[in-house]
Amino acid sequence: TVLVIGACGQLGLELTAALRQRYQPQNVVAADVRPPKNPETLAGGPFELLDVLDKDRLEDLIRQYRPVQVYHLAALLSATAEKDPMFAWKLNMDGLLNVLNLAVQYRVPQVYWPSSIAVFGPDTPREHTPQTTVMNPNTVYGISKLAGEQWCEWYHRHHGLDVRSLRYPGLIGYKSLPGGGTTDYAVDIYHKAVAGENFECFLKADTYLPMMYMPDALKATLDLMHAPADRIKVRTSYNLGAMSFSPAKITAAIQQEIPGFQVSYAPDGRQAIADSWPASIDDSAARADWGWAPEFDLAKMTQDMLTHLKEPVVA
Ligand code: VAH
Repeated sequence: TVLVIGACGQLGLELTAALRQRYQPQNVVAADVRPPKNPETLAGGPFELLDVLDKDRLEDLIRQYRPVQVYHLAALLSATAEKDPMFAWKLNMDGLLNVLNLAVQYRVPQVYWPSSIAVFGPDTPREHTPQTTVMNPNTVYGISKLAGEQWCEWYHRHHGLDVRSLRYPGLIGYKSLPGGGTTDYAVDIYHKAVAGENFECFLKADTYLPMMYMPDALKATLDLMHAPADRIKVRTSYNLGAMSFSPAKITAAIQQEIPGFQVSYAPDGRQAIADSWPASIDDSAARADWGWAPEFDLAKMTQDMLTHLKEPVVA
């Protein structure tokens, strides 16, 4: 079996669905601290309530299911974490350490844990940010992801644990509503456009950020996890890129399909978070080591997002 922790989140919903397509649905166990809002979304296979800070409960699930892969996705994202720093650190750090310790104890063959471009900070080179560079994150989320990367590398070196990780850019998908991420303006903007409403953007029009369409993120994750171990040279976390755009650029792409769509700008506290992150990513290590190549650019993503969001919601 495969265990997905944080299965109700933006990435979790989609990764659980992708894993259930790849494997037998009943072999992919979805777990989260509360049930999915819409029971339909994870109905295809088993669901377990799990607070990843409850180590005994996590141990029970690992003993019960003996997973060959654990995807640990539960965390507070950047904007949310800034509002509750101590809980964010506890969930993001202690949650990861519970997973790493039990994975070693029960010899779980593989673990996946997402990192983020949030590990980079204001003094990191902003264009084509290298795999190895200056990293002084100034958000709680970024601090926890940078520490988490170092723990993953330590558990690989000290225990031989096959834990793998990707530094995701902002992820955009149509299966979940915008969440507590600084990049989630790029999810919300599509919902507003399809609803025929105008959009007020919480970032400045020219804020370029690295972004990726969810199908590419899922492909990268499964390609990484199925690559032979000797291809994995980076045991902190791989840089991963696809495209970069600004609110102005995604607005123009949407206006190609919905000409009347209007956007206004009202930057808030999230602008400072966005300004601390890179504008574009050098992911040549991922391309060289395990053949990474993105498929979706802004135009293709926009067409696909609008098509799916226009479909009537399945009753
Ligand atoms: C966030 N979507 O905004 C996440 C991601 C790079 C951004 O880590 O916090």
